[in-house]
Amino acid sequence: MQAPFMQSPSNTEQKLAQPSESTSIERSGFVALVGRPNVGKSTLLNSILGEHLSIVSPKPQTTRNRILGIKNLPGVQLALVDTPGLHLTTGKGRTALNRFMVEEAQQAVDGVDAVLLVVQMRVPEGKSTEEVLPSLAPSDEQIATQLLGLGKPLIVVINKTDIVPDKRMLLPMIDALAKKLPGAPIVPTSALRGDGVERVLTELSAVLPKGDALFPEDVITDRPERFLVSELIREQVFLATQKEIPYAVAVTIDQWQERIADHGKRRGERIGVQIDATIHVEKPGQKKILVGERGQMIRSVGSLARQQIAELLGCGVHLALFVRVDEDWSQTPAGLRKMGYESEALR
Ligand SMILES: Nc1nc2c(ncn2[C@@H]2O[C@H](COP(=O)(O)OP(=O)(O)OP(=O)(O)O)[C@@H](O)[C@H]2O)c(=O)[nH]1
Ligand SMILES: [Mg+2]
Repeated sequence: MQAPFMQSPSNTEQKLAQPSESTSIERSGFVALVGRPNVGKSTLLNSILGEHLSIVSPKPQTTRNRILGIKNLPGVQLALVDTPGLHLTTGKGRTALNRFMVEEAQQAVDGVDAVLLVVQMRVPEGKSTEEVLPSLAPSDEQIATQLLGLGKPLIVVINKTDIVPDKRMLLPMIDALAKKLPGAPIVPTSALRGDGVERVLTELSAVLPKGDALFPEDVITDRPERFLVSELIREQVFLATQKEIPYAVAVTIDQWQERIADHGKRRGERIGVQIDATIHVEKPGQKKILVGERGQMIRSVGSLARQQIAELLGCGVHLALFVRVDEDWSQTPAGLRKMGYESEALR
């Protein structure tokens, strides 16, 4: 396992995410955040953690891997697992990457103590918020049926309540969920504004098993910095590009060189990182668009990603981005492995 990311960015002596000795924790456990793509799972995780850990975009299928985020509350440690949105993996245009993503989500659910099902309030495209859809999507129903079969504690979040002008508009959705998942607490939230997030934590804390801390208190995720950095670059590509391009993109880190201060107050601390990364696309035409006229698009992606990375690492960052065509990498298991999409057992 590689070194996990800790809350203190200046701490270069990274500890492994291993069982902690802490005794103040009385309840602990793993909770998977699951649901359809785009309902706000990653936004909710980030809101709970108060950190930009999992990447977010307005496009569905943004998250591709399980992402662990650790939240410590008085007496309780929650190990929250963000997952890729559950979607159909068969039919036109579906790839090995689609199958990998859904397997990631399904495997995450198998290993947890409780599940947080996220659904959303939604407005059909081109309609006003007065016409918000009153109930569950068919795929929400299917996911709920699967979760019922697990027999694990289940909490349901109705996210994006901020788009509803009148809270009474939530009632049909609440009714539908209560019928489908009897006994499961239902919590309306706006992950974007932070509304309802405290109640989510209270409900989750109540269903976690008794147990000691699973991770040291200063660990926020088991993911290494390099993974988080590649994701921040991918996030900027998702935000900057359209149509099939975001789905054809993978990011790898080629070089990572740290500068450690050898004198002065910050002696021994990391003061800068030089990162070389490659953005892989599947077709020459996609490369052309991503590079942009006179390199404008890739420069903008690089500049925005660099700011996010500097914030994450807490030091100066020099980022060099390269764009490369890797024909149809998302279509084959070998292509996925090359981009680092491997099941957890292989990591
Ligand atoms: N209005 C509103 N938008 C939200 C809220 N939560 C998330 N969003 C937006 O919904 C979009 C999708 O959010 P994500 O957090 O990426 O959703 P996700 O469920 O993780 O999506 P996948 O990773 O694709 O499965 C983004 O544009 C978010 O800003 C919310 O509470 N209110
Ligand atoms: Mg996500």
